[in-house]
Amino acid sequence: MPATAQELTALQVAIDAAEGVRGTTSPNPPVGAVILDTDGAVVGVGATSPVGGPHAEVMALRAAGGRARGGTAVVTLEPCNHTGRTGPCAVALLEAGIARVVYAAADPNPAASGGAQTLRTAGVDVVAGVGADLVEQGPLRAWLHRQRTGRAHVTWKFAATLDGRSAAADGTSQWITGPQARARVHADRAKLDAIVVGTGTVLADDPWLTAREPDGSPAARQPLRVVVGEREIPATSRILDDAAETLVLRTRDPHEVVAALGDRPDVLLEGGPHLAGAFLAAGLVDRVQAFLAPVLLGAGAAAVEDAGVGTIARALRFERESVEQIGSDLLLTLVPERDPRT
Ligand code: AOF
Ligand code: ZN
Repeated sequence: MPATAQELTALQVAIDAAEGVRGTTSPNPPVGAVILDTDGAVVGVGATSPVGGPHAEVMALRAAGGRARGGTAVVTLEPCNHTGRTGPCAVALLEAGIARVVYAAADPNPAASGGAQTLRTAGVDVVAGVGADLVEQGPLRAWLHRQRTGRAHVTWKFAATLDGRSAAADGTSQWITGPQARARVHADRAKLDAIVVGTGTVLADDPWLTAREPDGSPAARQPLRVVVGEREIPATSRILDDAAETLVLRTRDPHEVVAALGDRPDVLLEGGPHLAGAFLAAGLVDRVQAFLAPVLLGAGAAAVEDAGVGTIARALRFERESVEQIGSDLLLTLVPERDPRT
């Protein structure tokens, strides 16, 4: 039987639970799970614990207790089949008497995959791939990318005017976008693993690069701040304070930057224009978040420079993933256009 309306609603609850722990589970994926009783009512919600702790299914089963028996588990990732730092979730679901499992993305980790088969063999009704796009573009995006490619997922974020500029002629850039867009950036930052900027941006703007609450206070969790480039930055730079960890990399090679980030799969590249150009030219931008403000400057630095494009045939082209209106600004989320020859 395909997924029911109740199960689709439960999947959205599971996605929200996964989003709630995004950034706290590395190197494990942020997974969400919901247990429905035999009537289809939600009796347990869980999400992956920090590494070494119980997986999402176990958290949701604990919340559900005996009401899980004969019920359904709705999970964003195929339940694991292995004893790693914790026991196999497929077995935990069987022991709890779950009769049906609906999940979104298959687990590509060869050490953990196979849970669906274990469940089916034991007589559980398993439905795979439900809402896979939502999960693969959502909470599991960076982790799946890392599993498939072996490297971190890089989002290049910039704010620009209608004429593609990120600063005025005199270098001032605060603020191009409105308060809602800036609040969104801070809410997103707290869930990231790392934020990367060039030394030029540190010298020009002295950014703090912390995630802040709406009242301006630092968020509980802070991504790693990464400064890359060969220029010296002053010891008094705000990015070197103790509000969050900071890594200074003396390189401008995007490949070295990505390699140095190891077990931090969800990386945000914040600029400036030359660093963004280098990442684009190296093919290391996996997603673009363009905040476009209804503002014109007519002069001033572009959001990106030197992306290795000399002629229109070599233009970097993107596909739209979403368009959102945030206050008076637009947020375009784009992914590199797939090469039709591949
Ligand atoms: C699930 N539910 O919530 C998560 C899963 O070392 P361990 O035991 O923590 O296992 C890590 C692997 O388990 C991880 O690489 C991924 O394949 C899977 N993660 N599986 O059933 C979860 N976080
Ligand atoms: Zn598991």
